[in-house]
Amino acid sequence: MHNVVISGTGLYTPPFSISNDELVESFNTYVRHFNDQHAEAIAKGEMEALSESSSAFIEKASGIKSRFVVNKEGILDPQRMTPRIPERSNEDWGILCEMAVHAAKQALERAGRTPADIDGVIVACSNLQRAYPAVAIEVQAALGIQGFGFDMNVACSSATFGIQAAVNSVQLGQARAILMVNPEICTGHLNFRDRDSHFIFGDAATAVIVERADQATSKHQFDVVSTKLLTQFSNNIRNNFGFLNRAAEEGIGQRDKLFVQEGRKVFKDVCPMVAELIGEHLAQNDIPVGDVKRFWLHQANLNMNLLITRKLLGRDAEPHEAPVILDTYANTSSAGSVIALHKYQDDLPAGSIGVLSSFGAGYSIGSVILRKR
Ligand code: CO8
Repeated sequence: MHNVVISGTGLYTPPFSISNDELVESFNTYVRHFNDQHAEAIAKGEMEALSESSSAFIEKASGIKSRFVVNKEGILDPQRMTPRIPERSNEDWGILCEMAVHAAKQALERAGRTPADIDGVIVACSNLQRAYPAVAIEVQAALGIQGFGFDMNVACSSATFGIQAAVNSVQLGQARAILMVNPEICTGHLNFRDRDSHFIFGDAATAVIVERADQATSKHQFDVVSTKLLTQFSNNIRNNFGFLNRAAEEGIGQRDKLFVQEGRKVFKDVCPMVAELIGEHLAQNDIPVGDVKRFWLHQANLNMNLLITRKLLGRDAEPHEAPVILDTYANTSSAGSVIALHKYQDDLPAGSIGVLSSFGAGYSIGSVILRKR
C-alpha cells in the first residue's frame, strides 16, 4: 500500500455574482405579479397569496450574502427565473467539462504535474449534465489524460467520497495520480420561485490531485491520514428529476423535479451526525480534537458550521479555525469544502492537522483527515 497525498487543489469561480438584494428583488417582482394575476382567487380563499422574500432573512438564516453563477440574467428575469445556458453541439466541450478543466489546470499547476502524470479522472458532483458519456471521460479527453475516468454522485458529499475513491486507487497502485473534480451548476437544479430555498445555491468547480506520497514534489502537500464516510437514507433533501419522468404519465408535479428539502429537519438531523462522525474519526486516529488546526467544512449554512464546531471543540471556533466561503459563494454542493481548503491552506505550518468534511443529501457525510507536509 502506498502512502497518499493531496498535492494540489484548484478552483473555478464563474464570472457573475448575484447579491441577496438582486435575487430578492427579482423574486418579489415575481410574487407581486403572481398575486396580482390571482387576486380574485386569493380574495375568495381559493388560492394562497405568495409571501415576499427578504435579504435580512437570508443572511440571518444562512450566512449567505451573494453567490457566483454561470448565468445571471436568466435567473434574475422574473419571467424566467432559470439560468440561460444554451445547448452546445456534441463537437464542443460541455459546460461542466469546461468548468472542470479550468479548476483542474490550476490543481495540476499547484501540484507541479502535467496531464501525462495523471492516470485517472473522477468527476464527483451533484449536478451531472447528462446520463452518458461520463463527464469524466470528456474531461480526460479535453486535458489529454490517459487511463480511466468515471462520474459519481453523492450530492454535497461527492468530493469527500471522490477523494476516498481516488485515495484507494493510488494506495493500491492502480494509478500514480488521480484528478478528482467537482463541477457544480447548482442553479440548474434550483427552483428560483421557491421562497424557502431560492437563495441557497451557487455555481463553482473545484479540483484535487491525489497522488503517491513518494512521487509527489509539490510545495502544497497534505498527507491523507485517513478517510471516513457515512450514509443514512433520508427523503429530507431530494430531487426526483430523471429519465423515468417521461415514462410516468400520471406525473406528480414538477416541483420535486428540482431541489426540495425540509431545511429545518436537515439542520437538526445532520449537525449531530457530522460532529459525531468527525469526533469518532479523530479518536480512531488518536488525534485530540484540540490538535485540529482547521476544519474545512461543507458550506451550506453558517449556523450549521458554528454548531458543528461548537459541538466538537466545546467552545466557539475562531474564524481561522473554520473558514467561511459560503458568504460569497453560497452552497456550491460538493465544491464548498474544497473551496475552503483551496483558499485557506497556505498559512498552515508543516505538521498541522486539518479535517475536510462534507454533508448533505442521502444523507451523506464524509471526513478526510489531512496533515500538512
Ligand atoms: N424570506 C423571508 N422569510 C422566509 C424565507 C425567505 N426567503 N424563507 C422562509 N421564510 C420564513 C418562513 O416562512 C418561516 O416563517 P414562520 O416562522 O412565520 O413560519 C421562517 O422564515 C423560518 O423558516 P425556516 O424554518 O424554513 O427557516 P430556517 O431558519 O430553518 O432556515 C434554511 C432555512 C436556511 C434552509 C435552513 O433550514 C438550512 O440551511 N437548513 C439546512 C439545509 C442544508 O444544509 N441542506 C443541504 C442541502 S444541499 C445538498 O445536500 C446538495 C443537494 C444537491 C445540490 C442540488 C443543487 C440545487
